[in-house]
Amino acid sequence: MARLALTEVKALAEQVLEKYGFTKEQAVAVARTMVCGERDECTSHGVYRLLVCVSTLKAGKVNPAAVPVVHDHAPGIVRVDAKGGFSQLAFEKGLVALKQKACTNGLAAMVVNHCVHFSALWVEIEAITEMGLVALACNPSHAWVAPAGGKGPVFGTNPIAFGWPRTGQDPFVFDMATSAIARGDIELHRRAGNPVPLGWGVSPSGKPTTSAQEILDGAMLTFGGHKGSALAAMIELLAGPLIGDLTSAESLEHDAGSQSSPYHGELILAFDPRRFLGEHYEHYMKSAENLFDNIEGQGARLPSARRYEARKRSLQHGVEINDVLLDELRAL
Ligand code: NDP
Ligand code: PYC
Repeated sequence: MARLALTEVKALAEQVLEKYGFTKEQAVAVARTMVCGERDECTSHGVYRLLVCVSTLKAGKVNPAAVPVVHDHAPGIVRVDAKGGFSQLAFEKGLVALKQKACTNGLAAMVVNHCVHFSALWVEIEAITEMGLVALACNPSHAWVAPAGGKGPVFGTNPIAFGWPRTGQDPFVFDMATSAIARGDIELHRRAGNPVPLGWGVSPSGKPTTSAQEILDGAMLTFGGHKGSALAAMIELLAGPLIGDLTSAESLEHDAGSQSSPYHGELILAFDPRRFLGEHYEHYMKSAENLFDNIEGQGARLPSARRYEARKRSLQHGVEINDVLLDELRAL
């Protein structure tokens, strides 16, 4: 493993993206999420994704110079057309309008359309909780995941993430694929030649397997059987047909075998607790704190606690990156 300062990771990511023709604005936005991934030890969505960004670009499946367009779609909806670029810049462009609409209405949605998507959602969720808002985000991906009771891929790995702002503390955030694990983690196991736990997926013939390659060729499984399957279907609907964009199956069809990052939309909701609660705001935010105390008080950890610990370490000591990966990235 090599140790790098976060500034070096940022420089490497931006340099690779700009070298391959991404505009400065696109490169900075995309690199920011990868640096966050490395910083919080979420390596499946860190700089390893640069390899996929470059192959997606070479396949002609992402617009490196996209300039997202923000539309005021309805009093409670801001719509951002990513114009075939990666999702990150589109999300950033819609954020001010999302906040303004959430504070006015209590609840607002940002719809991102026509984006190429590979990022972890907690980065966006934290940008919203930092504004004092409650946040929920979800999106489809490529059809890699079998529904409960089936064995052929229908759903994407369909992440759903939620955030709750806390005064003077890191926000409560969870961010999870509705598959048993993100595909990026299975890919990292394949690269390292390691087996994966049973339950992550099945082989092309539908048999349970611990081989990462067999699962990548076969189908991933949802978490929690039929419950994860129902959530995955909900995400397909909410962040597909409802927002006028592609399902995971349609995204994979658009991919045409190029193995590029998925191309679809994303739905992001923001709730203003002050608008919901008015003079009762302080009282009910305290109820939320009691809930967190009841979880942590019995020794259970809150989701994201691992990330926040990792973040402290990385900000102080930098991050470790696998030598083989680093060589590949420097070669790019
Ligand atoms: P994990 O299963 O590793 O974690 C899911 C959530 O559970 C995290 O918030 C995690 O917090 C929390 N958690 C894990 N263990 C515990 C525990 N013991 N107690 C309490 N909370 C716990 O993540 P996934 O593999 O499901 O997803 C990884 C990432 O992949 C996500 O960021 C997601 O957005 C991204 N992704 C993106 C996709 C896309 O289309 N763009 C598609 C699929 C996934 P912590 O991090 O602190 O461990
Ligand atoms: O890891 O499942 C995944 C994933 C899909 C798109 C981005 N990440």
